[in-house]
Amino acid sequence: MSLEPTSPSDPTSHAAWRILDANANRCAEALRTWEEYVRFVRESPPLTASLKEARHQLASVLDRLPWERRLAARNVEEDPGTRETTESEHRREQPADVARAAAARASQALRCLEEYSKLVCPGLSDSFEQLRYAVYALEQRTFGQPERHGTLADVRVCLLADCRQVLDQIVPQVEAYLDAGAAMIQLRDKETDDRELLRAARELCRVRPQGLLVIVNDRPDIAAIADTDGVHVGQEDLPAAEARRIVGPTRLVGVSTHEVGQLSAAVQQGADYVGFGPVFPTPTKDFTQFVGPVETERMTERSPLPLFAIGGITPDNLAELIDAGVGRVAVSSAVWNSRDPLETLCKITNDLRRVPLTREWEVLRRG
Ligand code: TZP
Ligand code: MG
Repeated sequence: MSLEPTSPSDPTSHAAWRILDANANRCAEALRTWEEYVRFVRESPPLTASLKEARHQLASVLDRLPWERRLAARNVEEDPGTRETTESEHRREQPADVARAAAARASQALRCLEEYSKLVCPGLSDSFEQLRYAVYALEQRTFGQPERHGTLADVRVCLLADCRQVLDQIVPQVEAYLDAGAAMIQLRDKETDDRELLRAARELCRVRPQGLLVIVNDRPDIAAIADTDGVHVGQEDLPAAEARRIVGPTRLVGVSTHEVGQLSAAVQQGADYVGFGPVFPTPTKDFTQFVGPVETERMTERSPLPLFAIGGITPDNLAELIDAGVGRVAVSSAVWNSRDPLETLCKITNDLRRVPLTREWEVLRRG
């Protein structure tokens, strides 16, 4: 990296360092202001995790700008900009106005960092550019259509269902399924053809009441076409960031995870929630290894995203997960193989209510 000496006798690089210093501060402050909004006003774990990640990425690029050069170039007293304020800078009616202004400041600051770093440390310019693109995407996720048919924060049970179960059981009495606690339904069908999958997704969306999230497994294309609330992808499917490019900023993207590295990758890629399992042996899928309640507790404690335990969960083994502080589950066979699916769902939901759903916030608060 080329670093020119900085001194008032070298006015070009002195001015460049002064601009870099001002914009480094401006960007860090703007990201923090914006993060407070998604954390305390929107109470969104995925957005809070993404903003925190952006702040850390900025810090790691700024670490490569020599701190002493920044400080040497700083001259707040003689900065004519500190005395200039416009009326619009004081006009804020809602917390969202504050956050919107902060987001705009963050991208402006990144553009300044990108351009002026070319004068004194050109090796950093690309990193600022990448961060600016990430900020545009985050801005869209924050201020685009904010909520769809419900909020993930309240979901305790995700019910997996194939096309037949959706069309024959759920669609005719969807309110009853929602009342029984299935606030998220994931259409998961590995056997059927695309047209049937699209038909089932559309039918479920057509009858979807407020408070019910409709997710389609594996297929971001079907999610976008049928206008579901989201898509769920596994470790062999499209990566979350690529699925996001298809479903857009306002739909949910969920990721199946089996170990902690996959959780970190999902967070980094902008997932909204994760599944974790298989907890127990399950007739629904061929697995040879099971994570068990102890590992599920550990993952729940460290997950900054809502985490749904999955795999072989039944009303009988649920107590082990509840004791481990697990408050969200995804279920299939326990419900569909039971004599009365709605009654089984109700039992699972009611038992889960014993666990407060505040743990994502505990994780985020530590950072
Ligand atoms: N991924 C891990 S376990 C599982 C999936 C899709 C199946 C969940 O269904 P069940 O029948 O509740 O075990
Ligand atoms: Mg899959």
